[in-house]
Amino acid sequence: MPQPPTTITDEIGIALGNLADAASGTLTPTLRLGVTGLSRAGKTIFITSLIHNLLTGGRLPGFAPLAEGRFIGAKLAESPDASIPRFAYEQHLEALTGKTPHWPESTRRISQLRIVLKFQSQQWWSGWSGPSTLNLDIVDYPGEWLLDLPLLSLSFAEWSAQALARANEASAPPEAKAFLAALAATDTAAPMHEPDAERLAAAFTAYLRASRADTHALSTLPPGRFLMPGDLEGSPALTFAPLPPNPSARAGSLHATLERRFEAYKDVVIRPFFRDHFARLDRQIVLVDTLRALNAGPAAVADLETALSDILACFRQGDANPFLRLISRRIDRILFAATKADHVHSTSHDRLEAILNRLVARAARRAKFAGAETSSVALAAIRATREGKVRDLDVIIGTPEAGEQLDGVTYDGTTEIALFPGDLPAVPDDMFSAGSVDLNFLRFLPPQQLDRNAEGASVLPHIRFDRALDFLIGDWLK
Ligand SMILES: Nc1nc2c(ncn2[C@@H]2O[C@H](COP(=O)(O)OP(=O)(O)OP(=O)(O)O)[C@@H](O)[C@H]2O)c(=O)[nH]1
Ligand SMILES: [Mg+2]
Repeated sequence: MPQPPTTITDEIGIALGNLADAASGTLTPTLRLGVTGLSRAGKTIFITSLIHNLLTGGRLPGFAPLAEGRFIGAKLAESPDASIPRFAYEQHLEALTGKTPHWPESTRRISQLRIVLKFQSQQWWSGWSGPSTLNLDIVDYPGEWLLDLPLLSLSFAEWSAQALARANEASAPPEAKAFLAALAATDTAAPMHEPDAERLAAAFTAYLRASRADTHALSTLPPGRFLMPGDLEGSPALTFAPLPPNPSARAGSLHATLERRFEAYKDVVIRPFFRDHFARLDRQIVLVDTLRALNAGPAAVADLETALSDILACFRQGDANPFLRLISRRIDRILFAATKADHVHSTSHDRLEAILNRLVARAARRAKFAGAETSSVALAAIRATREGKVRDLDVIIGTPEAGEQLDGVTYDGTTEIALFPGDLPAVPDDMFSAGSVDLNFLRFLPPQQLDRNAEGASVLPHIRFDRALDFLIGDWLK
């Protein structure tokens, strides 16, 4: 029997969680900002830059509280949720600005950090009430986890049918065949034998992982936690695979056990994440590595569009899934950001924004975002390039990472180059047709030199980051 997508206890849990949030926020209001995106989208860099900019009072002319001189300062504070890993801000900043600047490691878990902002309110009473404070809780979580939401309303049989149909598609990587072969060689009605479950789960995971590799760049296959198991690695809730129906399977069979584990995955992985973390967010930024998909070609672009529309489904209201009705009530602003805009010249930034708009448009049209306001921006949380002109061409200047290759040249990580990154299509729809986008795309080292803010302090250079910040938190600092 399929489980109901949410239970009364979940709802009570969410209601109590929200009450507790409200109670603990009576003295200082708290704004919970979710930062998400598919892996490598730029979450860690975005949050590091966000905190750094707030702590140092960065160069942020488009961030009204700072531009109006009302922003007093910020400091890091202890997070109230002692069980959630802390966002490793200091390590990430050290990686970016230390002796040999490099990009920080990939992260695989949810993490959180609280920063307390002090500001002068514009309200009439601010004259006698003094400066105001706001707790900003920043939550970093993998976008892949959002792709799990649809599983809540699927039974094991329904999910298996979908997953097996996809594995059978011609475009599936060779690992899909290996998984299907392992499945064909297994009697799922036989009594449960753990090595069989482990073998199938391993073959299925290998197939999911291969779908994500750069050559395929597919991003949409749940269960999200199979590739990012965290503490649950090896646990029964993660040791299952889709199976075709088997009418002769009885209780105690491999089939019956894996079906139970699929339900366990919902109970110990999906529901707790949505209930304890997602449901408590007030604002959300969705980071999208649009340029990587453009560079990989139309199939990757189409896949990214599908993944985004699945992710955005989590922010919709009125869907059949009762979970959504509870969680989408709270998020009132969603910002879509095309990251790493410093890989193209500023003359292309408006086009990049238009492309991102197009990528989220279909999902946005279908969706009513629960009254949430949405906006799109092309940004670089940390600008790794400068701009210049070579023979009338608009170029970007930066140091490619060691091992990066372009046109038969391999870079050594110390040579600065001027690169013509190519033009983005003027008509966003062109990105879906082959041969229309020709980008020169290289990974650059982080900036070797920092910017200076109005007071002369060193700050990280960025592109349009202040606009993002203003949309996400500016109105809370009024
Ligand atoms: N030039 C440039 N590169 C960026 C920027 N943001 C991210 N990158 C690049 O993208 C890579 C991934 O960024 P992260 O912030 O680690 O991405 P993430 O979403 O946290 O990735 P996971 O932790 O693996 O999920 C970095 O190592 C950089 O190479 C940016 O603003 N400019
Ligand atoms: Mg990260």
